[in-house]
Amino acid sequence: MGKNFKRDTVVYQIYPRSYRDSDGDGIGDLRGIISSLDYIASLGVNAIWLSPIYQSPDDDNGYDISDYKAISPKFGTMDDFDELVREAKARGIDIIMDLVINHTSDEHEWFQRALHGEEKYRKYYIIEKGQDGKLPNNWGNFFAECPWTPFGDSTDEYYLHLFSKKQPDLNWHNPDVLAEISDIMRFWLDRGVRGFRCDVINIIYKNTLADGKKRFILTGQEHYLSTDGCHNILKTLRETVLEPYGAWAVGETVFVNLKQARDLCDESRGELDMVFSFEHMEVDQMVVKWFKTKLKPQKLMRCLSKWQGGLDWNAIYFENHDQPRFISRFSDGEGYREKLSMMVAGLAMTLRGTPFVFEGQEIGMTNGDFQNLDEVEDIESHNVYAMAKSLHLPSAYRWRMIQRTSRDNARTPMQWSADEGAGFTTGTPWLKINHNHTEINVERESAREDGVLAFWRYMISLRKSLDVLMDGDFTPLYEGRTVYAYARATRGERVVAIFNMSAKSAKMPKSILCESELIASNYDTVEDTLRPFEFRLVRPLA
Ligand code: ISL
Repeated sequence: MGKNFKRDTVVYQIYPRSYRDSDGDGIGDLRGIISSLDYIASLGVNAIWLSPIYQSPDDDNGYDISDYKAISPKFGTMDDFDELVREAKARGIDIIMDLVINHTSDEHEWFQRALHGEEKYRKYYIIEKGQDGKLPNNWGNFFAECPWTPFGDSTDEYYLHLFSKKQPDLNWHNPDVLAEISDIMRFWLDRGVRGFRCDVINIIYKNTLADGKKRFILTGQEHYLSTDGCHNILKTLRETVLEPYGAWAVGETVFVNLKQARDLCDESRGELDMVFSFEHMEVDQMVVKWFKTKLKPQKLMRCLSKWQGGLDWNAIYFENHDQPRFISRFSDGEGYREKLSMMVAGLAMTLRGTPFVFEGQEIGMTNGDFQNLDEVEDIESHNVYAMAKSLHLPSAYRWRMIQRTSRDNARTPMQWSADEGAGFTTGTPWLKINHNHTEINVERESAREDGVLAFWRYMISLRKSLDVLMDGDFTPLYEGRTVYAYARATRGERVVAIFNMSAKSAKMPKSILCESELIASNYDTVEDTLRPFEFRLVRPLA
């Protein structure tokens, strides 16, 4: 973690197209966010990460950028953006932008000029000749597509895209690319942005385009995961762009292991401030996220403890725009939505690191309730469904895969009220609003003193006010079948967080039984046993 980073930061992630629509076109926008700033400030967060709002043909909902210095008209204007930065700042909230630099859109001017034969811009991308009528290599693709698409009308040249064919990968061997991206970053920093969330940042630099070792998924990854070239780029960006502005960066790092994460965030190396690791999000999957198993709490605990112990500081998150809602992953969670959501608030705010709260998480939103594939928008879901069909997986199974795992689960519109448009829009929403918005919504939660929202607010305020939650060391105390406990301690203070990650009551482990003062709990009373999804934060006496 670098010196530009404040340890009391709690980040709120906004997926702009799903947050609040101010003009009735069914798509959330910047004015919608501006009008929600008092609410956001009331959560106690002090930074907002905005998923991409740049000009984009929206093949991958803005993660395919066609102009890095323009706001998509769907979201508003540059004046709206400047107002957002100003108004957020007035409430003590920083804006963090999404930086998508592994690829651009194929509609970006650079790619278009490359297609028109400009040599300079061809070198911005990874364009290769096929081998004897075959593709340039055997690599895989994140979106279950072929990663090579013919370049223009060429019959033997292809461009590389690790995501959709409308997301050509940039060639980070070319120093001009670094110069262009540095310029883009400065453009936003000059407008008052405080930092960046760097999309798939650990795969940007491809060592070689040689064939990869055959794997079930993503053959070729050993040639681009956390390469030295990537480390060098991150160092340069920190030194020459971020540092002079006092800005910080969190990297989204796919497949990252602990050693790689350490190398990426070690303060002495001066690269990233923290990373989003994935291991804890993958504890309920077999090989790939589409094959889900039951979430075993003990696996989750062990994984959390491993990462807490292995890094001095990291990003703490349980939801984002790519993942199903976390509380929907507990198969025995039915009927315990509120307790579960509060338990996750307990986890997120007591682990060591920077908590990221995803929009709607603070009111306990659940997975989307899609009835069929027509209701799903996400490109990855459609591609994976088609691939599963080509593999002859039964249709009911295919649909179940999408229902459980689709990224759209987290992208359903924010539930502000019980109204028809959920207070999100007066028009037709771009993605179906969850039926349960009549029950789960900000308006209702705001009126409750002991509801989910009140609990998230309380936990966020504790996280920011207790030094021990900010600076304390992490020590795992108990990792049972469903009960998890750990201590956070500074020289002067020690607190213990206890969780029962199950719908069944559990015994309080003897080893952590002691006289203590209760700081927070998602139950009103204290009992000897731990009730379903109970969370307690206590201060042991003596
Ligand atoms: O969802 C995933 C992990 O469970 C991945 O397939 C995901 O695509 C990967 O984490 C990369 O995500 C990021 O880059 C993508 C974009 O579609 C995602 O929304 C973004 O978060 C390509 O830019």
